[in-house]
Amino acid sequence: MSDRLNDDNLTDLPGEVRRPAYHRKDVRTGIVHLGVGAFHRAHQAVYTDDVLATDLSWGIVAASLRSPDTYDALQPQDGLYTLSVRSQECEALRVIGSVRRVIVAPRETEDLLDTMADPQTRIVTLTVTEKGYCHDPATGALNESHPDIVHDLAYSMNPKSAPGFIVEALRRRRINGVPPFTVLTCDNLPSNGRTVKRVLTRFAELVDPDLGRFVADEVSCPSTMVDRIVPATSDQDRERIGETLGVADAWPVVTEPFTQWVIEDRFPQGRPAWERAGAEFVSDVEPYEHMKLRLLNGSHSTLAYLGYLAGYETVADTMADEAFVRLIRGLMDEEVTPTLHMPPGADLESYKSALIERFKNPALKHRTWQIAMDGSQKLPQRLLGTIRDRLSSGAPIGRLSLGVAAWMRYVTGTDEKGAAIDVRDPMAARLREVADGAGPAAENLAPGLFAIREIFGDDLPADPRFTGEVTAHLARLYDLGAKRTVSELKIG
Ligand code: CS2
Repeated sequence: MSDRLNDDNLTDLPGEVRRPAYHRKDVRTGIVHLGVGAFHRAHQAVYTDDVLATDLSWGIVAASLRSPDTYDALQPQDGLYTLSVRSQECEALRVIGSVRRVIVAPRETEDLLDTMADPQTRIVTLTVTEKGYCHDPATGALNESHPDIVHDLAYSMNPKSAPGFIVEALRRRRINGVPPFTVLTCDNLPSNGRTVKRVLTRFAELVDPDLGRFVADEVSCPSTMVDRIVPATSDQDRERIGETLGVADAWPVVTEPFTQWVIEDRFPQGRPAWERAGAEFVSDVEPYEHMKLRLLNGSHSTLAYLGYLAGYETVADTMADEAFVRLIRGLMDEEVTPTLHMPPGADLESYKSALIERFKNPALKHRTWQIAMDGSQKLPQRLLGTIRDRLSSGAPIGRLSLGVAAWMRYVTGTDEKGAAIDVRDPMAARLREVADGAGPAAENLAPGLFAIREIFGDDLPADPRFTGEVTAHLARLYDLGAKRTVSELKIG
């Protein structure tokens, strides 16, 4: 198969493959997206593809802030790629056309800034992962000593980081009398709109206090809750999808049938009618965001650390073990649900049951290792916030604290058989140093990690109910291993 998917062969694709319902050449750019990973391409780009069928003003220019890989894959394909929606029973393919162009930010910095500053661009969306905000995960404040932030403050016209790009583009718009774009974060951060606003305002203030006030007063940053499980694409996926298409696609994305997007409706420069594609517009996203971060992502991280340590490659493999299903059901029902305050009508029971089924989807090869990445950035909103709420009402945290202990065991970088774990985390070196200093003893390792204030804050390390439970679980993980710890777990 030598041909690549592109605009010229779209019409030759097999009938069952859905394709853009509009003329791509008529599409105009309305959105710049930062962080063109698989998640964006299986989520916001799909909602936008639906909208383009009736409104051509919302095409996407997508930038990767670091690697040229997505550009290299999609540029010869005119930005086209395949979305594969997989369940145990079937696979549906759809070619997405909403990404008009991919920019590699480090080598086309001016091009990206120009596009962001262009009056046609009315929204800048982001999926740069938790660490891309260069903030302190425990407090949500800009990390002013982050190397990219230090760089971008020194060379603000030649930025590297997401906050650096956004603030420089906003500065240019302001000088040119162009109203600011709306900044729409689609990452799994707590109060993500408020967090990005705080980070941007502080960054702008450090560039110029006047610009700081402008960002604070004029830039809208609605919060969002995004949900769709999107594992990394494998070579088998590429091959299978290419076979069906009859042409090669260098980077399709594979996902589940479920998708959800809840957005605060604050777009002063207008927005696509994403509700036509199923998005929900609400005045306050926080309850939905807590529900999702605590139930889905909290369970995911717990499954990832324990599952990896137990020798399971994917989430579905882990969920084939009934003891893990019991743990996750108990975690959700007994420990997370009482902390949620949902609007009337929200059906938590169905949401949780659906989650269990989504985790079990054997067609998604979602590696525990992939979800285990960047735990230092994820724990606060996935597990620690829930733990704080539980502790303040005197409620038990037996399962939540096991998730934290499993993270500790994982970041030592050595698995239960003595093999190395490839720990990917912006704090990996520091975590490793603590682990090496402590040795394989829970009572040494746990306090060393609790002392990392950027993760645990000042309150949790001082609470013996928290430290005691986590340390006891960690000791069991060392003694019994993850599998037995989970199967023998007794919560009183
Ligand atoms: C996962 C999320 O990799 C991870 O950390 O927990 O990417 C998860 O799949 C999504 O948030 C689902 O919406």
